[in-house]
Amino acid sequence: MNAILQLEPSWQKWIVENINRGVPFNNIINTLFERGFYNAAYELMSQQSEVINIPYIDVSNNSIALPDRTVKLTSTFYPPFVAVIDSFLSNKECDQLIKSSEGKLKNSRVVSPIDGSFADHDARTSTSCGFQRGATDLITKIEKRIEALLHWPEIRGEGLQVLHYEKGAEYRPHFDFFDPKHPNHKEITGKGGQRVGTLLMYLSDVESGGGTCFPKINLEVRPKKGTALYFSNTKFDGSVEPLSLHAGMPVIKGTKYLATKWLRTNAYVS
Ligand code: PD2
Ligand code: ZN
Repeated sequence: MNAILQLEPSWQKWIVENINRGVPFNNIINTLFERGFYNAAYELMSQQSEVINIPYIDVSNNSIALPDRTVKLTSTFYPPFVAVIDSFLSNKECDQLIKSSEGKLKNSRVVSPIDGSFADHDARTSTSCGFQRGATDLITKIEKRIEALLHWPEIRGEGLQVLHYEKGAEYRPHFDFFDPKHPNHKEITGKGGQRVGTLLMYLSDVESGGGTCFPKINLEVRPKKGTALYFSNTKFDGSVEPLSLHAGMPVIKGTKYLATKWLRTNAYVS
């Protein structure tokens, strides 16, 4: 069903009137997002281009039926677009992912702003390990679930990373997008393009600390085993979203495990 036709008639009229007045589509789309009419905003976007060029979550219901699992949408926010999805992974899947990282965890690295290579950094004190897309049956299953949730082809995703934070470990405020003003931006994004969105999956409960914080919008999502947190790193027009600044807060008590999936604009082949 067309999401615009599901809006109240006064909003449908508002859209038509503004289009007829020559208001730029991006302004209309932005207002729809601001009012929480995400599906109508995506619908209008899809009328502008054949393919929506950002990941898209259907928020028309509070549950989302994915091919192999029904998940619960518990919070949404804009801007930037943020969604919290409960029961995205089962407890067993979380435990299995943690197990598959055992013996492979190394100091986490960040993408070097100099040449795009990976380097250790004080700002990221977790340990982590990366898995190629499709590395195991479980990872394939989760990647298919992500593809369905976000309407985003699996090939446009980096391999899954499992992160492990002990007491005091954190990931200080950063952007996941690559800075377009950086002189090496073209090289850095040459493979796969921009990181348009991020899906974090909490694999453990944490007694204290370890939330994911968005300091510019005063939002903190606390870790809950099996919950996924999606946020967009770019605006819907593809430009970078400074409000997406975020951090992994220090773990105060307990241990935090998380899986990260970064979504790219184009096919990503490592
Ligand atoms: O561990 C987190 O909560 C976190 C926070 C910010 C992870 C990432 N960023 C990331 O993997 O990009
Ligand atoms: Zn991040």
